Amino acid sequence: MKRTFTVLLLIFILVFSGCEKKSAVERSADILSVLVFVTGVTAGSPTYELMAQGALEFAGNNKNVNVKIYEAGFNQAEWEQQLAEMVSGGEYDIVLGSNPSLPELCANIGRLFPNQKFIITDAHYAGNPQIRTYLYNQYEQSFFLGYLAGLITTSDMPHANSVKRIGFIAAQEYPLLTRQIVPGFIDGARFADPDIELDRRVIGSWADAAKAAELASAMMDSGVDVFTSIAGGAAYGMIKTAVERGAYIVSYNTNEYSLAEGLVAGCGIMEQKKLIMEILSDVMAGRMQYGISQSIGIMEGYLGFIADDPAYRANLPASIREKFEAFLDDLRSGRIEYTVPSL
Ligand code: RBF
Repeated sequence: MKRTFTVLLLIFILVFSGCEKKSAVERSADILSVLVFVTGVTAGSPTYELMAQGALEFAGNNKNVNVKIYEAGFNQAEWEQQLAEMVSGGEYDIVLGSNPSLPELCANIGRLFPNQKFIITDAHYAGNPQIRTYLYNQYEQSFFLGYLAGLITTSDMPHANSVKRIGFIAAQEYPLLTRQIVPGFIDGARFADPDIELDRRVIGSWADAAKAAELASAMMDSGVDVFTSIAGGAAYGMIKTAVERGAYIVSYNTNEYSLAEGLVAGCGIMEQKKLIMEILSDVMAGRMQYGISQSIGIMEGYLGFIADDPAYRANLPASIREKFEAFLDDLRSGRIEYTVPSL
């Protein structure tokens, strides 16, 4: 049903608009034309911000690269149609995106535009010769952030209470979140103390900061003293509550130490900007391989922890930092055994 709709829609697009746009044949051979397709809004979502920065920086360094950033907004039901419209003129050599749900949409669209190539990070999809994916091992990032949250909730830090409960606020449910991110976070916390409980809530939006603030407040009432989130811009609501009522935060993917003075206890890092620049350089050199998915994590150098920010040192006592850094070393060198659940 959905596919029939897509086919009809694309025929419509081709007939009524495609002819006026530049065709693939007219595309200049010396120019690499890139569409960065943002599945949401760039601002407030680190994975998208880093993707856009990487593509723009690469274009800044290479005169024969054109980058168009397109924000598809928060209505997920419209993403496929928007992407189809964007590629229908054959203007772009590649579409770059970063979202676990994108490859399936690309596969649908790719059937109608067999020359279109798609490169998607933060996603897993193999066997389609038009699509290349890179999957960050988010279980690993969750595992060490969860361990840190566990050390904090069981500590005597000023805002830590006697309840061993940590909080996870998610914008929505999706397989990468429920099968790897949340399990990694709780597994890491229980590595610090097996009695730790997780209070997990879903906002139902990547933009509703007010709802995130309310949820965070209810979670604090139930004893949560350390938060994390995968919620894009909506996470600002959780941060607001943490600041108003005094709770700690550990955060994914980017440096957020300055968002809540004294309270951001740790930030992971996703080397998405570096990856995007490497991808574009591979495409330019004709080295890009399609049809495969690659898993990248802490050992490959694409996920890590920001320990060199003064706030990290200021916000955490030395005893916790020492334990945490020893854990990170063990993780990097393979001394800690864990199984990443399948997607
Ligand atoms: N992450 C964001 O930071 N902002 C978003 O707006 C956003 N939208 C998403 C929509 C869908 C349908 C899915 C499956 C994931 C989305 N993510 C978003 C999550 C993102 O791709 C990534 O998994 C997390 O940021 C963890 O690295």
